[in-house]
Amino acid sequence: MRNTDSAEDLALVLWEKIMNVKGKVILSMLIVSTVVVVFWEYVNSPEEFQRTHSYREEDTGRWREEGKNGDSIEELQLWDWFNPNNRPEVLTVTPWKAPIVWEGTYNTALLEKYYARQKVTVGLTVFAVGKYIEHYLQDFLESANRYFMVGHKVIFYVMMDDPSRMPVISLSPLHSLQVFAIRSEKRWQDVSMMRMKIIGEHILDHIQHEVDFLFCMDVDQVFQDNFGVETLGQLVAQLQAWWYKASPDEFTYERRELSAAYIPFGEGDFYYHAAIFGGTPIHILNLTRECFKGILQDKKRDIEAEWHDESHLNKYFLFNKPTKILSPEYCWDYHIGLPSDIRNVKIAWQTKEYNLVRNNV
Ligand code: 5GW
Ligand code: MN
Repeated sequence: MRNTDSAEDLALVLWEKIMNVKGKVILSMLIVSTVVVVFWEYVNSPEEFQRTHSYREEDTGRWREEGKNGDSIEELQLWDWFNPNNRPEVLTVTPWKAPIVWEGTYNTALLEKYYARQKVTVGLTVFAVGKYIEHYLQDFLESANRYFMVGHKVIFYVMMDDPSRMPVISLSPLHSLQVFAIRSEKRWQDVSMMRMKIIGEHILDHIQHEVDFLFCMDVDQVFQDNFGVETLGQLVAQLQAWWYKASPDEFTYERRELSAAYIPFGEGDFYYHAAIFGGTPIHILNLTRECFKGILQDKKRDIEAEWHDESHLNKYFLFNKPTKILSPEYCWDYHIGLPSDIRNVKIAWQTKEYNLVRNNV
């Protein structure tokens, strides 16, 4: 009995030892392969990924960032380029301390120097479906070529239901253009809302590898003056021209609880315009995904938010505060007139000829 017992014990001890050694071997193999994979990924990672590495300078304690060409670039500090006191008559800083960019508040020379050294590329998506092609696209693109991010690399992403109707546009050397075919939706509300889905798909597909910042705009507007690097940021929202002086309870937010875009009275910061939003590709990807999720949820519940994608955008910005806001000078409607606080109109709304351009339900 005892013999078999000790033999069993021995076998057990031996077995445990083997397992122990085996475990160690497996563990060290795992560690080694992880190190190899991480190193390999780093070596092969795109330039953009490596470029974001920043480090703290020993002598000054300030953060520095590696430029694309390897030299170090001092990170831009808000107070270096932004002076809210230059426009005391308007709100220039949000309660969460994000700048609201008005004409006169920014130092163009300093910003230009910084972003030129960074060698940024900025994307701009625009949709033109149906009659919006003939009506608006050429004016939009020609004016954008003249005023959007002058002196920097720009890629226009034009989404059309019929690319054969793309107007001929002569672009400046730093600007380029890509045209994509999209399905035309039957209802105009869907044209507007499907943009969220399509933008997200294109960011994942290619845009994230091509640009550092991305703007998404309506086509029924024209650039009238420089829309420059002062507008760049992680998550950028546009104040809606008709509502910038109103208080949140007056805003036309979606007020029905059933909708995913619901914002109760007593909440809200600003009324943002869906005609312009921007940011880094990863932030816009999240924005478009969340907004589209809300749109789909509403469809399931057979409800449509009052201002469609704009209602969902406003809900998104309530919980994901923009890191920068553009004054209504960046997207002005001359039907309001021209109050003294609108010093420099960068983009103007085109007249809405709904009877001409909206032929569907
Ligand atoms: C058509 C009928 C009604 C509403 C929108 C459309 C429409 C919009 C269209 O037929 N074709 C088209 O390309 N769009 C895209 O959606 C344009 O980029 C347009 O700028 C954007 C939003 O539609 P808008 O500009 O008519 O909406 P609001 O909010 O400026 O009035
Ligand atoms: Mn519009």
